[in-house]
Amino acid sequence: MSSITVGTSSGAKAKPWWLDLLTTVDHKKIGIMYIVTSFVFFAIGGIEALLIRLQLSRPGMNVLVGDFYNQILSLHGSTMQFLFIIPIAVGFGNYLLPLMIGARDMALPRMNAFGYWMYLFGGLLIYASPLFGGIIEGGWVAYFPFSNSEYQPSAGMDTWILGLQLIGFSSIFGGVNFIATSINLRAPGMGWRQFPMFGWALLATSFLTVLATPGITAATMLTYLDRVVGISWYNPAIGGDPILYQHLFWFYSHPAVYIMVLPWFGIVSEILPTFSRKPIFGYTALAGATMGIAFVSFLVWAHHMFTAMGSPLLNSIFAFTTMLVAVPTGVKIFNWLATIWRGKLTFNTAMMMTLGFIFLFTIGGITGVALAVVPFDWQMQDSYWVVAHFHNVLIGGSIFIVMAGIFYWFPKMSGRFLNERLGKWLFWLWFVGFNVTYMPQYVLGLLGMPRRIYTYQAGLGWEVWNMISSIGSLMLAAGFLLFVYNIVISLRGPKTAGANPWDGYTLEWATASPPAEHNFDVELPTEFKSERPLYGWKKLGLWPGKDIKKLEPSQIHLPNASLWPFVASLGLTVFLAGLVLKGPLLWAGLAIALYAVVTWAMEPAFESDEIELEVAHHNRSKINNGMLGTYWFLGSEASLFLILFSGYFYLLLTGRMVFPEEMPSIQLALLNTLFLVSSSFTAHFAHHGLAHNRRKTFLGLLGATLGLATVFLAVTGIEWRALLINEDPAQNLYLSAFFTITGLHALHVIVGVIMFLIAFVRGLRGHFTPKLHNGVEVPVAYWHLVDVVWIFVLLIVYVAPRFV
Ligand code: HEM
Ligand SMILES: [Cu+2]
Repeated sequence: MSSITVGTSSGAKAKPWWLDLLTTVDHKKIGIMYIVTSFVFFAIGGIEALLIRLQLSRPGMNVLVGDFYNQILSLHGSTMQFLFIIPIAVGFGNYLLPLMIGARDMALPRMNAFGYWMYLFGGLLIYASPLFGGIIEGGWVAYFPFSNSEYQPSAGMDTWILGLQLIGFSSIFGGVNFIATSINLRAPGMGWRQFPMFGWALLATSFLTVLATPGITAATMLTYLDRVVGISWYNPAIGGDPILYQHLFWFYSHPAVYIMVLPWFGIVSEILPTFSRKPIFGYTALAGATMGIAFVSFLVWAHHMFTAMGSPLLNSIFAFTTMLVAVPTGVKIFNWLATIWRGKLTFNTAMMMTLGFIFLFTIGGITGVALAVVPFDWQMQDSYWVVAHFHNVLIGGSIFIVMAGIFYWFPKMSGRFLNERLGKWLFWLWFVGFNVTYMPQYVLGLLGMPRRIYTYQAGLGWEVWNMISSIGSLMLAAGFLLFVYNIVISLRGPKTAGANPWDGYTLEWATASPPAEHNFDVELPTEFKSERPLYGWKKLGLWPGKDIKKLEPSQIHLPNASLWPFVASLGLTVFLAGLVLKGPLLWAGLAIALYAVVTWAMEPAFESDEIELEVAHHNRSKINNGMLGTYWFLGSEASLFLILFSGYFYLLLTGRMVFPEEMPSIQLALLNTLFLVSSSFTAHFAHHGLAHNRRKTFLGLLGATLGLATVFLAVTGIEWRALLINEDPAQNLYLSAFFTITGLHALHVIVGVIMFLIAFVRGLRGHFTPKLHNGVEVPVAYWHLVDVVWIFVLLIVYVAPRFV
């Protein structure tokens, strides 16, 4: 199988730009690709917002009418969150985290590229949905039953769901990568107490992403099964519960609002010290508050359902936990104010945007805490108060810091400054424009204007406020156009920034602007006294210091570029398009994706195994990057099954499940348990054999594992066939749940079989050594999870119903 890996930078022929784009694994380039792509989606979401504001500027307008309004609104909400504000943070993180911790790249470079292409193709698939026959129109929340095929018969909803799966996995891979990079690639001497604040924010965001994203995967996957296969957890006709969708959806979407704001909190904590010439106030408290917010954000999801749950007890509990979030958030705002207090402040655009953020976000936070008061929420639920509140925290909060971050790091990324005069115009257009757009919406909420209405009649007192709000949105648009103009003219200017234009304290300012492909040219000092290394080294005379040792080219090892992440995500997207169109595209896509994954697995990650081992030697933990990433990914998969099991118990314990006459055979299930558990042992000892250079044992036991897995699948097939002869799962809630859970598990078994097959072929070709064999260790770890999950499936789906 021919590999088209292009060698590392030393002596390699320059690639055409498009090939570099498709094959790069450089975190800086991938970071900028994320940032540019996100801004394109921001512009698209912004145009949708302007159309909405034009439609609502006066009663009885006909710009966006009925379904079309719903479609544009649903796209606006989805685009701004899933295609702009979440991925642009991944862009900043990609560009900055390795630089800030003194690393050459992310821990999983090819996985990183894969994540970017999955995000892009997921967005393109959603926007291609008109070609598939329709656009989503039930709002970005896609509540059941408005999301079912009765209310939305077109393929718009299917395409949106499948596009979201791609974007969801892209986020999970990104989160896994940030966690592995933070743990393993910190420079020698950088401990967790010297870890940059942006690093803590990314870490907290990544924990949320890895563990919460399965919530929306589960929620939308069950909607897809209801629409396309007919089995349902939500359909009341068979005992299903539409409210379950809301629990699963918000179990992700509330932590998601912190995925949308935490990274920007981290950037505030980077910018304020630099332009106050003071260290951040209360580093430990801030890092703790960041993790505290991430933890508590898992405990509040049902505050979106105060009017749907019908349980005063549950409402009170979630009201309490929601108010609790205000505590760590308050700590942050206090620490930021204490940082600027009596500081030597520089009022450039980055700093003004940051100060604007503190003011506006605090207002947004307060209007959120108001919504935690259940009786008030009952009045405000689905009104413009809610619309104003989340735009307040998302625009007045996150997006102000997106801009601050661009003005702060543009010199590092390009070697040039952005124009400050145009920057100040942007700030005032946005600060005033934001308040003109959203303060009237709070009033509209109090005046009873519901959200998601495409027009309203005159005489309700809403006209003036809507007109003002629409004018405000034009100011926001003007500010953004000015920002784009600023970028364009500044990129044409001379490179005058230098390595550390703001006299910053963190390691990215120790590289050139823009940084070299390998980031650092020298060996960094190892004396990390605080989260401000450059400040400490300057005091110690270590930086810039005459003893700084320049690295030899032979000491610099960069991961190989690769085309396969791009091809694999393209194949997956074609496969998903084939699922919607139900045609040959499905098989073509599957073939492309499989070919790409196999070639990727066969391709060396570095110039040689020796270099790969040497690079791995520098890891800060004993677990290599590949395994560390795998364990966190398995954590996400475990979360998916846990969420599904919780949904199953929710339906079981609310007495909605009526068991079919013919229950699945527990004997077959026990037999399958025997096969699967034994295969865990054969897999373990196969790996053990390889690690001790016993090739025959390795290949023999790996073959046995494959055999047992195949038998497991065959028995499952027999069991399903027997059940489907007499029962229709679309007519029975328990069977719908049974086929969903055992189906998802079987899919995991099939993925395991594919990974073991690749490992077997590579093993036959002598690809592995006792020291370097992630291609075996990864599937074995994965396989153990698949087996443990099966034990739970057995107990929950086969045994438990016999005791209810
Ligand atoms: C740039 C200026 C923006 C304007 C003028 C704007 C305006 C609006 C308006 C008027 C609605 C409510 C329409 C309705 O309920 O019928 C809306 C909904 C929404 N907006 Fe924005 N928006 C903007 C930016 C953003 C940003 C940056 C985000 C997120 C990062 C965002 C996220 C949302 C979401 C999630 C919804 C709810 C969609 C739904 O109900 O399904 N918006 N926007
Ligand atoms: Cu929430």
